[in-house]
Amino acid sequence: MATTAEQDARKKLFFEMPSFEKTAAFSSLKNYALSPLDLTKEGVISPERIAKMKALAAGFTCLYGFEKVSDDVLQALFQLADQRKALIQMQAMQSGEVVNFIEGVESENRPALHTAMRDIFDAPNSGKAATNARLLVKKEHEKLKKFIDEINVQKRFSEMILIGIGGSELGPKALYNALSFYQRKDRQVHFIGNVDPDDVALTLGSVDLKKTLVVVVSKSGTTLETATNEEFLRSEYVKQNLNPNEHFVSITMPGTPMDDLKRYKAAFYVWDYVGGRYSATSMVGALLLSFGVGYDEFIDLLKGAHAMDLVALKTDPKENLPLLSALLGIWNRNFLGYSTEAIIPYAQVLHRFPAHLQQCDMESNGKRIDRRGEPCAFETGPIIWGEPGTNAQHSFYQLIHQGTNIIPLELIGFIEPQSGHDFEWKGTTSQEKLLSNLFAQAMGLAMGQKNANPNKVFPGNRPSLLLLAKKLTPYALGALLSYYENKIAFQGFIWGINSFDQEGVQLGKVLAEKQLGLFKAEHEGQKAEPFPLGETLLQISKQV
Ligand code: G6Q
Repeated sequence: MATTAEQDARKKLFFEMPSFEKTAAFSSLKNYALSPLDLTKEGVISPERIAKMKALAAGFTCLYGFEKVSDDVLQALFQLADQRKALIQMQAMQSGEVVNFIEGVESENRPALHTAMRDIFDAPNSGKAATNARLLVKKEHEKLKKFIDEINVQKRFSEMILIGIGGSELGPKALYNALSFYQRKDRQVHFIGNVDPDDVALTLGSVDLKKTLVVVVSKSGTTLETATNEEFLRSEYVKQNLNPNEHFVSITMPGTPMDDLKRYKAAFYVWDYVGGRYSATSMVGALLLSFGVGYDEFIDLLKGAHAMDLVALKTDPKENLPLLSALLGIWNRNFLGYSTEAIIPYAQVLHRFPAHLQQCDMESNGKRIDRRGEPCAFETGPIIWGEPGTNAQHSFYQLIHQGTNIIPLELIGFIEPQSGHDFEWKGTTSQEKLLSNLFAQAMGLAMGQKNANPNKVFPGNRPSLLLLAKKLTPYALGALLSYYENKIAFQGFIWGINSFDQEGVQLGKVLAEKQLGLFKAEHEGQKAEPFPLGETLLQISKQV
């Protein structure tokens, strides 16, 4: 267990190590980037290379031979991880030391302990904060288990609406969809995130409120969109002569306005050290998945996530999948200059996963200052986006193959369909067709194609990373989620930025409140606080 003095010493160590662009490895990598490996060169992409550049962890096989890395570059990347003490920072995070901070200015200044949400099975890692968090999580699990058992016995609720936005919706929704073939057939789950009244109206049109459990998720308990949608839905209950308090459940931090058993049938907790975008394995995802899929399946998901959290602590970067992937991403971003990264799951049930990763990655690493509060002298998080394959191939892959931008891809694939239901036609199954397409893209992007017709030339030399597992089970899904969470954290540690806050979303909220003040004043026939630009926009909106 790390003492405060040890933690202080560790923090000091972080400030004594060279910043990202001042490491010796950075200079070597800059040099290598002057003439990076050319994947189109005769013999570079060989069966030996693909078979050798393979990492296995927590049921996943990662193939990185289609990345533009030589052995020298890999070694320099490993040195970079070492010189930036990436592993020590990961240990610090998982044991509950303060990693969410910017030195010398006001910042959230707390641990980021989402890994403790799933470290509830075997011997704890270390750290008092992590141990305390684990105890609290276990308590919530006991409450949840009891609650879910009752719901299962009563059979009163067959539908659930989850109201929440951002981290309180994207992760849970992505996971719920990703487990489509594990979902209970007698239950349905709906999501309301947007303050757009049409979002509520769409859901209202397809549910029977009498049979619906409404889970309001808001860590802060004060988010405008969520509070508005909650009141909107409560008013619908009242209109139908139903008592909302018998249907509404809250998931929030202790002590928020939503921690109130007079208004809710039950309240479950999440804590300030679990960031919204990292909260899918906390009660935020737990209640929904236990209801819509099953508590045991949720536990399997936690086990997979925990297994990958342990992988993230491995010292050999070739075994540490999240670290390896973080380093390859940094090579593409900072040294080869690729500003975006597309995540393409060859699995339809993962269709909301890129949207979740968009938030997880861009809200974490879309930062312009380092931990010292100084502007970064290098690029940070890339633009993350994606859609499932093969559909993506029939839309934006044109640009990926022949456009002027190079976009590294992360291709996720499974050997078996989740449904267990496949179809053989023309000598192959649908799953084989899916997988063949994934492999074909990696090969085609890397090697390209020559042609006398310039319009049919594929320049190739375009990198991709392959992530394969046997089947998308709850365990595999947990491991996949943790792989990305830890990859993102590693990149932040190596860049020396704070991946755990999100100040960049505040300005819009403040301006929206001011604008709303103008609408309100108009309703009430009162004078609003002067806000000239807002006034102009309000008047224009009336003329639209
Ligand atoms: C995630 C962000 C953000 C947050 C939402 C909802 O890391 O903090 O997306 O999850 O703004 O916040 P509440 O859960 O507090 O309503």
